[in-house]
Amino acid sequence: MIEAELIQLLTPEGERVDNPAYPLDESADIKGMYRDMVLVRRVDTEAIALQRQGELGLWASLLGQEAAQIGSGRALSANDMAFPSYREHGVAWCRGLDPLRLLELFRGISNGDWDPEEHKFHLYTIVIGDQTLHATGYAMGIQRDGAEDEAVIVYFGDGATSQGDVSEAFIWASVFNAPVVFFCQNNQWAISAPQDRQSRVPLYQRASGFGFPGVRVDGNDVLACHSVTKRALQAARDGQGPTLIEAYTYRMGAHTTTDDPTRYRLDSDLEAWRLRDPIERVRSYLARTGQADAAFFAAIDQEADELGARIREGCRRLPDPAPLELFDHVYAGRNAILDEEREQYAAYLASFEQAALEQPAFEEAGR
Ligand SMILES: Cc1ncc(C[n+]2csc(CCOP(=O)(O)OP(=O)(O)O)c2C)c(N)n1
Ligand SMILES: [Mg+2]
Repeated sequence: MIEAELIQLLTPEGERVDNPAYPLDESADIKGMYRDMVLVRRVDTEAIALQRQGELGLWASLLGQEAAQIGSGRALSANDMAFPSYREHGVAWCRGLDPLRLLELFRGISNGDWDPEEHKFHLYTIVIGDQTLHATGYAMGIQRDGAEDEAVIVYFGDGATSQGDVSEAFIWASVFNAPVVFFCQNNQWAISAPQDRQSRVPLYQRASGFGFPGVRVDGNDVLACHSVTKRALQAARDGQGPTLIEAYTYRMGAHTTTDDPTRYRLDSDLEAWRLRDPIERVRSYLARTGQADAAFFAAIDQEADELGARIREGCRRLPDPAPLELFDHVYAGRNAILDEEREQYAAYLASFEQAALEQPAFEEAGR
């Protein structure tokens, strides 16, 4: 039943299939999509290793979700605004954000302070589902500005659909016909809670109850994700209101580096999804149709190696912030209580320096 509902343009074996409602975009740069997916997977692999080496506090892996993110991310035009949750490193890549900006956040040395307007990519949001309301409000804003060449896309997970915020966003977007695309990556898990604990019906069907279209796409098929998202964004720009896209995929890794999925799921499930790998099917398609040769694939692997080295070295070179900067971005202006807390913390930090001065053997004694 699930398979029949899926929009798919490329099978797991790398065979092209046509879908009259979603013709392959002539401008779709399939080799470029392959490259993006390989490179973001490398960023992900490096980030997990860096977390294991103590260089990052945490990492939320995108493994398995590369096609959903690159396909939809490449469907955005320059004016469109994207609102991510916390796993959308592939979309960040499509928006031109240096992966090191993401690593800064997971290293705990920035608040994720890239400029959302510069990249048309909003800040990561950990509060589950919250960003669907931000995106809907933003979409209603551009609607009121009369901007006809802009749309909004918001990313959230299967688990997020159980949050009240997401239902509220659906209602506002629907009744105001807001130009927003709801892109749900159904990776089957909300940490350890399986998808059947979120919904008794396929998630895309929720949309009809709110009065707008819903579509389920093979989230491991980059071509289908690209076509479906392009069409939904165009509908939004044309004044046809929101669409819910359910990208049906699988979280191949742990929820985050602090999670151990062997405690709640079977390895055999992973094996089945490994055969649907989003990168492998594009590779087979490109190779079989003669669009890419061994030299092309080798060049991308080489580029991935170079990117990996840049990420590793760049991460270790990221400067630690001054501890008192912690207080700088809490409020836009001054705040008396915060000022007092800053002073207290400054005095606390200074007490270590004082102790060291008073006891020259302090460090020695502590060893
Ligand atoms: C409002 C809120 N409740 C609970 C959490 C804890 N939490 C963090 S991730 C997560 C699961 C989210 O699952 P899903 O929406 O499927 O996204 P995925 O992590 O699978 O991409 C939960 C419950 C949170 N961050 N925010
Ligand atoms: Mg999930």
